[in-house]
Amino acid sequence: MNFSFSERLLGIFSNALEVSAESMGLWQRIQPPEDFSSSGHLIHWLFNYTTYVNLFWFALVVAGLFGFSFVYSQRRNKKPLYTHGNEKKHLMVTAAIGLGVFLSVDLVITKVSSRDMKETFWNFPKDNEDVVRVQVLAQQWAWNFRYAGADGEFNTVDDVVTLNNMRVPAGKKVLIQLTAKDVIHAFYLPNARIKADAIPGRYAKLWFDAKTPGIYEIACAEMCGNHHYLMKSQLTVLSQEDFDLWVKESQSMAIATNDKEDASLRWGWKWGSK
Ligand SMILES: [Cu+2]
Repeated sequence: MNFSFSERLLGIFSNALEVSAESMGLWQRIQPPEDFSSSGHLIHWLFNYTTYVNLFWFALVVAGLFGFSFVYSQRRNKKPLYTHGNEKKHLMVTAAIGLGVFLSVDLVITKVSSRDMKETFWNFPKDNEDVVRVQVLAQQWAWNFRYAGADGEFNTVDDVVTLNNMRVPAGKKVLIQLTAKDVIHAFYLPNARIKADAIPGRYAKLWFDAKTPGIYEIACAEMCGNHHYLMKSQLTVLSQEDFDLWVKESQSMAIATNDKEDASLRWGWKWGSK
């Protein structure tokens, strides 16, 4: 069956509504959101590693605490033994545990996270790479998104601009330049494990990709005022075909409805400036 573009979009919407929070069991609710990106698993790994290794050391300390309390209880040791814990063997055990924690937790997560940062998260697409470029402007209390349109230039009449709904094609890298109009906000894509501060007067850069079409969440991760919660927005991941169609349609609409007098429409900036 052949569906029109808007019918397909509606299809995605109804699928997204089917898995509302109310219908989920407790186990599902405490799970992290679905990871749709190619690099989210790196953050996931760090999170899990830190949790499980800390859990191991915690269990060891608790076992020691209760184990020694049992073994050296008053009932089993009529004659008390006094110690200041400053003999060589005591110091060795203390140092070994401290070193164990440092090597297994601090050293590993520092090493792995700096590697991920360098090789993935700060490894931005090259200038000649085919990516989707989006300018994101945060404000109290909404997200503005801007796409360059056919001329490839930002802040021109054919720009496609959306409010609280970012659309991207599946399977392609999305490169974002991010700033804020008023106060500090933070652009957060839970499904890509990506987050960056949006700071007035500064341009932050980030990239992500989404593997599967669908409706996902965008949140502001910085307490930015009394309607902070209103910044919960939508990320719509479309197939490349649907995305191209949407850009084409919206672009002609933007050109047709462009009002040269309205300066508020031109909040964009030259790509890469500043
Ligand atoms: Cu905000």
